[in-house]
This record gives sequence, structure tokens and C-alpha cells, in this order.
Amino acid sequence: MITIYSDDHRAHHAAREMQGGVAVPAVEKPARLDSILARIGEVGLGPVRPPDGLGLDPVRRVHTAPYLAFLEQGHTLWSEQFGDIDAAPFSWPARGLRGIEPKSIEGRLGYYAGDVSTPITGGTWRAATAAADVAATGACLIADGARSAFALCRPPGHHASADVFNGYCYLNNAAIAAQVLCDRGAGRVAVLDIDYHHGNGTQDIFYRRGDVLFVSLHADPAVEYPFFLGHADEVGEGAGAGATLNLPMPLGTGYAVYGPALDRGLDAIDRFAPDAMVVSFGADTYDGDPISAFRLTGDDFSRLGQRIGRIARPVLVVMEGGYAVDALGRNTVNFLAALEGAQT
Ligand code: Q9C
Ligand code: ZN
Repeated sequence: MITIYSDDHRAHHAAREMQGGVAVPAVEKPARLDSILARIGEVGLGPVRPPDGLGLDPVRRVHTAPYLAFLEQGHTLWSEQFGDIDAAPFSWPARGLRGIEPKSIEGRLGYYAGDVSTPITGGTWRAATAAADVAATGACLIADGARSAFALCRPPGHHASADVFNGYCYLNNAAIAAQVLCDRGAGRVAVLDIDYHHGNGTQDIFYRRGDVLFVSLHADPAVEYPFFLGHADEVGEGAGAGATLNLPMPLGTGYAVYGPALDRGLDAIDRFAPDAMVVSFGADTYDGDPISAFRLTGDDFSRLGQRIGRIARPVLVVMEGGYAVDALGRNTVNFLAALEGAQT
């Protein structure tokens, strides 16, 4: 399987994130991709190539212009006031307040942010746009006839909506890829999100559309991030009614529960009969993940890949979460190799 990768991800390396009321070293860090790249080389998964430099056009198809302007300038404006440290919000337009964009950078951070754990650093824009380019390039390879491709990118994307950054995500790489597939002629695209966390951004972006099916397996939002979306009764609206499927599962879920849920999701995708598929892949469902509570093993990732590969559609895999860095390369490449093996 071909991997698309840009070294520009290193520009985004947040010093800290908030967990349990204290600032701790950020778990979404450059070493994650080093682990995956090393394993790709070890097992000879296939070639690794840079993105095409597609620019911002694919990004503008998914995100609003004011949001992109904010993301691009945000850290510079913040630094003029607070110095060269990572920017984070502390005030939100919660219930009872007016949701209009303030003028000050502190206010704008709260306006566009969904949480306090997604800092905007001096290199965030560069890394996030490179990640979007990686995903968009992967989508072009699929549109040109590849059976599978792997967009190895960070920062991740599936929590980001058209105009909200949160959950370590700024630009929604998987949504950008799905939109590229639509724009390149796919009549129907399925997004299968198997990150541990619900893909709230992707769901929101496609919620009212019938041409993009969104299927997500994740920890129950009643007890896990992102908390405010991802329940089973969210099924899409308008033209998108029936084109969202959420399969929330309890903390502690292992393969005995996860496998049958995946089969339900794949059945729905089969019925939808998409021209192509985007998999938002997170390895944070792993037993040893430091911020998650599912119990998948290294071998289970091979089983997931095998089941998804058997669906016999062109598949772009887009990297999302996964924070157990030492096992991340093995788990991810287990998944990719099994997926490709089941396709042929
Ligand atoms: N108690 C992705 O996997 N909250 N994002 C962490 C831990 C944010 C995860 C707090 C988790 C976001 C792409
Ligand atoms: Zn996640």
C-alpha cells in the first residue's frame, strides 16, 4: 500500500495540553508518526511519497473562510499580546451568551474552539495544511484508480468541523478527502470512523448530505470525549436523513463487542454501495492507550483491517488518533497490511 507523508507535521508540537485540570505534556506529538513510518519500513508495506501541493482549494470546500483566516493568523496575533507560547482559549459562547465573533484574539479563540486541549502553536497552520494536503493527495490517488492508500498525517482531523477546532484537530483531513472524492466524480462516498472518539466534526460537516454516509464506532459520548455528539439517535437530517450511523460502545469494550459492531457498520456501508470509502483510522482503541478505555490488541487491528478490506471498495485510510507511541506503528501497520491483503 502506498503511503502519503509530509515531514511538515513536525512544525506542530504543542508543549502541553490540559488533562484533569493540570497542564501535562501533549500526547498528540511528532513521535507518533516516527513510530508508524519506522514500522512501514520494517515490514515493507510499500512506497512512501510526498503530497502534491494541492493548496487550499480542497480545504476551502470544507471549512469557512473566516475560520481559516483565524487559524492562519491566530498564533501571530496571540504572540503580539502574550509572547511566543501556545495559544489556548478560556472563555466560550455558552448557553445564554451571544455567538458573535469578538475582535480580540482571546475572544476569537473561545469563539472557534471546542476545548482547551487543542493549542494553536507557531507551526500549527503549516502542519495542519500539510496534513490536509496529504489527505487530499490520497483522495486523488483513489480517484485515479488506486485500490488503497494511506494518508499518514497529523495533527488529526475528525473532531474539527467547518469552523471549530477541538480534540487535537484543526482541519478535517478525512472530510477534505471525502469531498475531493465527490468533486472528482464519486456519486457516493462512505466515511467509516474507527477512532476511539466520536468523529463529531466529520458528522457535522456531512449531517445534511445524502451523498456522504458517515458511520462511527466509538466510546459512548455520555462518558467520553467529545461528550456532546455521537449518540445512537443522531441519524442525519434533511437530505442526509439515514446517512449517519453511530455505534457507541461502553468503556472497557474489547473485540467481542467491537467486532459485531463493525459488522453492523460495514453492512450499512455495503447497502449504501459507495464508489469509494474513507477510513478515519485511530489506534486509540488499543488496550494500552494512555487516554482511552477500549481493549483492542495488536492482533485485533489485523482483524479490523481484514474485515474492512473484504468490503471490496477503494479505500483511503486517513490517520487520526492513537497515543501509545511504542505500539502505534505495529497496530497501525497490522491494520493496513491486513486491509490490503483482504482486498486482493
Ligand atoms: N482526559 C483524537 O483522538 N481530551 N483526539 C483528552 C483526556 C481530548 C482525542 C482529555 C481527546 C481528543 C483525534
Ligand atoms: Zn481519538
